[in-house]
Amino acid sequence: MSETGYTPLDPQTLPHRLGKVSAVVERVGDPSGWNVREIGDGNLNLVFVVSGAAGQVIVKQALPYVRLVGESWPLPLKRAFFEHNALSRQAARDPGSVPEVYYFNDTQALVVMEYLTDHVILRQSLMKGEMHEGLGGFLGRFCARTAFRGSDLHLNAATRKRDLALFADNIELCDITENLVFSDPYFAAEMNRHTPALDPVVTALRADRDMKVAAQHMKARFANNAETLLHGDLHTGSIMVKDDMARVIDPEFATYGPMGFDIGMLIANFLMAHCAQPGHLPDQAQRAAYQDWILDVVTDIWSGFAQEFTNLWRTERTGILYQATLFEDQNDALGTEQARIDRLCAIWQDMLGFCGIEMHRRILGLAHIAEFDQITDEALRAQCEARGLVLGRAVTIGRSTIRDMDTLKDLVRITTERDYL
Ligand code: SR1
Ligand code: MG
Repeated sequence: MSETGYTPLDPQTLPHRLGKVSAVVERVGDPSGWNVREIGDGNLNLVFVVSGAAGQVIVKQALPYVRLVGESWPLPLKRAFFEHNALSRQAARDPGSVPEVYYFNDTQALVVMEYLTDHVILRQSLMKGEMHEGLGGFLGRFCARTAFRGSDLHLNAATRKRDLALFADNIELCDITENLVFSDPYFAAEMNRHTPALDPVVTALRADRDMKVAAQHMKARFANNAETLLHGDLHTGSIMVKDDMARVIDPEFATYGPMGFDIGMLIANFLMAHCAQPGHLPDQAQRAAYQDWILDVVTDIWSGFAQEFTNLWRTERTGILYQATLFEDQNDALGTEQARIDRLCAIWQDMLGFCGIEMHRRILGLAHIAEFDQITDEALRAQCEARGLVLGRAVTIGRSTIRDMDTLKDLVRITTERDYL
């Protein structure tokens, strides 16, 4: 055991360590019959499935370093505290959207939560060409409900300011995002890697002044615009699916930031899944149909977001912003609609700005995505990734001129049917 009392779990010690926690025993059964498997394949933590006579739970424990890199990159255990606090807020703001939490231990940096039977990580499902009914609507509503209900549009000012202060301490995970997402892709940072055949495109991108400036503008938006409590790492590896059911997991990067951030990262990951399909679905007709489905999901994410944001604007605008005393109470229905549309336009523009940058960092930075990495034919992988880089640039640079979803989808189609190497 360490000086602080923290000790990482392993499958052998876990039954002894958690076997007296009633919240766990109630759900799993007698610890003598527990079976424990470590299944963590993410970049940071330990994740165990604990099975017993009564059922199963997930035990997620933070390590004091970045798992992907090793002990040379220390990372505070307090991220489990932020994940726990974010999960409880998301559960209240969008009931049923996240796993239920059964137990939290701050010293051990662990969260015990619902095991989502037969669910898989969405990223895996996207590589197999599987479709999920209602996925885009679910994700769009999740983004809208968490964004709206975590902001000054809805919360009372004291609650929101206390929350802002609480999550402001998630410094080290914000630092990862600030560096790995917004800066490292645009210079030869030490931990970066990319497919060698991309060199000409990468050289051009890193010499692209407009792109570097745009990335720093978006970094400033992320760092300086504490609009709402973000999930902070909403990619397709942070979503679990089974048929038409979905849940959002892993909010350890939670922080206050701009409303367009989560939805921008999310849409980026769908657009990258689109770019990567030649490496996963060789049949051209099947691939085209699946890419269309991905774009339908992107459409549904945004329309689900905009509709739910509108609904909440009209029914739950109880915070200090755009107060009813200035609008509804003065029979100024047009004023409140004008303000709502302005806000949605600003979120749309931020969404596009963040989206393109996320595409770049997943191809050029430290943390890549399986959709590209698992394409074993290196020339094909480079072609797919080059389309992602070109599309990412077009989306971020074009954020003030891409006015609607049809324009965005046209841009995706035009960009991804060409070769850049
Ligand atoms: C060092 S952590 C790298 C990435 O993994 C997480 O999932 C976040 O996306 C982070 O940027
Ligand atoms: Mg994660």
